[in-house]
Amino acid sequence: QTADRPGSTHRFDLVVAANRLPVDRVEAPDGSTSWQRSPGGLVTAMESVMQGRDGVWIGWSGEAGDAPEPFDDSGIRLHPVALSAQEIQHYYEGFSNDTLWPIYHDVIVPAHFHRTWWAAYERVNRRFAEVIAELAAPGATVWIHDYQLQLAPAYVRDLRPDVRIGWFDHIPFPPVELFAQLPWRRPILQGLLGADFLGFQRKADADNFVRACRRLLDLPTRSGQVTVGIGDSERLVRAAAVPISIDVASLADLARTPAVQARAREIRDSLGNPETLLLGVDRLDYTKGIRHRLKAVEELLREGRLANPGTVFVQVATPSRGRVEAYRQLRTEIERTVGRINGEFASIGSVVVQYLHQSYGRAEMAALYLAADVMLVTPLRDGMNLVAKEYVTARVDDGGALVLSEFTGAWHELRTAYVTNPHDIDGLKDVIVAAISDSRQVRRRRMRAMRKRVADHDVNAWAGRFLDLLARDSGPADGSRSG
Ligand code: ADQ
Repeated sequence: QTADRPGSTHRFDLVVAANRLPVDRVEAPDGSTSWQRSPGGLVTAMESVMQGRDGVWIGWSGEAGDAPEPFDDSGIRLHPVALSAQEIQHYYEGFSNDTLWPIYHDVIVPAHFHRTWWAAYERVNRRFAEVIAELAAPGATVWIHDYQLQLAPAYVRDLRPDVRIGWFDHIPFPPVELFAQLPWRRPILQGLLGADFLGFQRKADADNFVRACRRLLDLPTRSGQVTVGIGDSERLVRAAAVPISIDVASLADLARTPAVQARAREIRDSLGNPETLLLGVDRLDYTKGIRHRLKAVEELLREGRLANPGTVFVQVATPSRGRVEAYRQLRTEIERTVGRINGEFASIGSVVVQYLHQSYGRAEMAALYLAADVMLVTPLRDGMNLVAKEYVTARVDDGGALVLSEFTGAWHELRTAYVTNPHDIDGLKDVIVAAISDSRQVRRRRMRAMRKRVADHDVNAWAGRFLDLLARDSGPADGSRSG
């Protein structure tokens, strides 16, 4: 059970809730443990909005069993929520990652429906809501994140009608035809409708949500809003696109450091200074289109359209969700394919596909981005895809080229990328060849436009815009504004 510090009755003006806390427990060689900040733009963005406000972040610590006591980390109060080993299986690996994740990503793999998983999802969402209700100051702002916590908004509203509740969807919101498969489609929509404002990566996601409310709950809707309740309890729930971004300044600064620049050269050297270095960086997830990418590269090598020797494809695949069967199968399949390609095209002392099932620090990632001639971001479906934004931001030299799937949120902003439908292998191959062979001038122009877009819309702007939209008074449903 979570407990505040003994004697503490402090309540917070800004309450952030996400499945995970922004820290991981790490063990030192002497066996002692400490908390380490997890990398990533969300943490940075939240840090900057929480600084100067009285904020708390509620989330799971990543370990089974009792929750650690609340603690402070770089000026943010962190409040752990407990999950039992069985809840991790049912709520997190099960309902979140094996029911919702496939449904919300176009059912690339089949979704599994289990009533015991749903029961755990409800229970954990309720637990989060209780902690939120307990820690929120009167009239506080509550910002709930992502698909693991879709029921929490309504639970919080029941407990604390005085607070303002926002929810942000990091992943796609599916078309109603797919969403409708969920046996629990109505309670999920009702859970979300507990919020005042719902933020999505793309307008299409917000539209899908509003349409689902009309079709499955029979609620009156207009573009970007749903009316809930009747009479005195009538209120509007607003939905809009607020595309997430990255911490541009810190990544660009890092990419300019001599150490990172030198490391980028060293990476190319160690790969034998290839003519063309292709790069993929993803969580090892079936949504990311890694198989399609490998197939395109393999065929291009076989057809001699990619030089060999002369081409190296580095695929970094961060270990992910290894206890979910679909992820285990994907890993096996990718490793087999990489082995086959190298078996056919590598020579002694060099590989064509360098596959790394590992995580790297920020500096190493920046160096990889700087080293790559062409970045392959080819998801079959992706809410945003931050790797695309990181790549263009790291290209402080305006070099490189981005191949980007039209099924990412990022494509809606990075319109001068080399766009691709990754299902169309021939089309994908042509786009990869174009990205390699276009003139330097054309590639620089494309890159500069993308860099500007991301620089003008960084993660702080994203967080600021979300909080502004959340704070806005929607007024009564007839459209008149109370101010
Ligand atoms: P993810 O599916 O995890 O996020 P993405 O947006 O690409 O996908 O973010 C991945 C992050 O992990 C990037 O910051 C990347 O640098 C980092 N990363 C990947 N591989 C790494 C490695 N080997 N070592 C170190 N770091 C690595 C979900 C949604 C996305 C949405 C984000 C944010 O699925 O669509 O963009 O949330 O909302």
